[in-house]
Amino acid sequence: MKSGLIILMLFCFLSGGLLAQQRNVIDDEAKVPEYKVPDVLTRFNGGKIKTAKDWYRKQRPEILQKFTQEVYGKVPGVLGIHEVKVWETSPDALNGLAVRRQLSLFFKKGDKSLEVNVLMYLPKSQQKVPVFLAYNFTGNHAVYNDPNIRLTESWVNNDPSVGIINNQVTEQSRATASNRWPVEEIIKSGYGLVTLYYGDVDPDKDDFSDGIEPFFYQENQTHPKFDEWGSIAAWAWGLSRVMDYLEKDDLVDAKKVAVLGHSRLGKTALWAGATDQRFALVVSNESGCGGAALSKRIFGETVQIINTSFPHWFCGNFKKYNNNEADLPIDQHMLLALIAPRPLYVASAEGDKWADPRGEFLAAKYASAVYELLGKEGLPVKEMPEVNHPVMGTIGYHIRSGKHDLTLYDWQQYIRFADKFFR
Ligand code: GTR
Repeated sequence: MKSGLIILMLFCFLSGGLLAQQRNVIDDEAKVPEYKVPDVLTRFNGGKIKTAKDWYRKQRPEILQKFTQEVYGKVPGVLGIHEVKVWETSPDALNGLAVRRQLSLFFKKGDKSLEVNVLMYLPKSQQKVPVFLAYNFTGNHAVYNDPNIRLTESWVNNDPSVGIINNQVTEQSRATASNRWPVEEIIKSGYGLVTLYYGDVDPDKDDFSDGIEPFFYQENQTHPKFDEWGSIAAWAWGLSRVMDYLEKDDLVDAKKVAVLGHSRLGKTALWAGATDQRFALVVSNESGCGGAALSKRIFGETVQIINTSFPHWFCGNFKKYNNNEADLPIDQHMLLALIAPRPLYVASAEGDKWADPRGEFLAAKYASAVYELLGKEGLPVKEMPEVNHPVMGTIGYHIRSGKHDLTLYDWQQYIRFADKFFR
């Protein structure tokens, strides 16, 4: 009896302790606690940034360093493309409307090698064309109904409903994500689409034995170090390597590459835009926690939740901020500010509370101070716009009706936004 009581008390004590760690997910604006985000133009040593020169020389490098060290992790070495193999350049895609180019980028180090398949649809043009560069979630062949698209051999998350079995895609998987990729609209608007499967660079699982990370391991190393890249930084690295290729492609205007991503790949697009200033325009589609949404609001998905569900996405150091966002020396508006003065579009969806639409809007708003310092407009509004009422300064924003997804409506806004800067 007595020992039963002790066990019960112990259980209550332990579970109480555990429960205290688990916060309820906040999905009601009234429940957002008091929080304070760092001022993007105040230095970590307290000094104030008043000129564009000081932004570039002092503040930008320090913010970039903090995100590298505490959130996404550093790339542990340098590795260029070993070989480009162009499989085809066909003028007959989309009923003759577009050129389809498929190529592989090969990476090699010691006995390791990796193949990254790139699919390009380009409008026919006398001049080099602007493009959207975007990762896809399940392979290039899923993007468009075209039997000529090569199938990836990389590991893909199982989903028998779209023909992904034993972690391999099949013929049945073709065009299964085409609702997210309005290829004809994109081409008819004068843009190319360059897409690749993110798992070619690093399979999206908590396993650091595959993908690009092991290429940089020292002897007996099995995981990146605490300040070294998680998968998001590895995927961003992959986008930069595609950019290396695009700078040499004879059909693409590498000065007009808009990097775009949805959700986890939106987080990736933002980090790619922050770390590689060759990306002329950045689009974050519903990137949420660890993307465009402020972490310190702890609305929807939190640092603790994301680090638990996806321990491999961020660097080891980011775990220090589980249930401890107040200690973060930065917040995500400062990530957005790293894109300045380049055009940046942040998009949310009304039915995607998990990604905290208001937190995404506020981050865009707070980043505007840097755009203004650099002589650009930033967000043209101070209050969140109505649903389905996009606003476009040098920062664009919309919240559309509907759920977490990448839709034709989203693409139409991105094309309009790109037209403002690329035409
Ligand atoms: C969710 C995750 C989000 C978002 C999303 C996605 O499960 O919680 O942060 O990245 O996945 O990528 O689809």
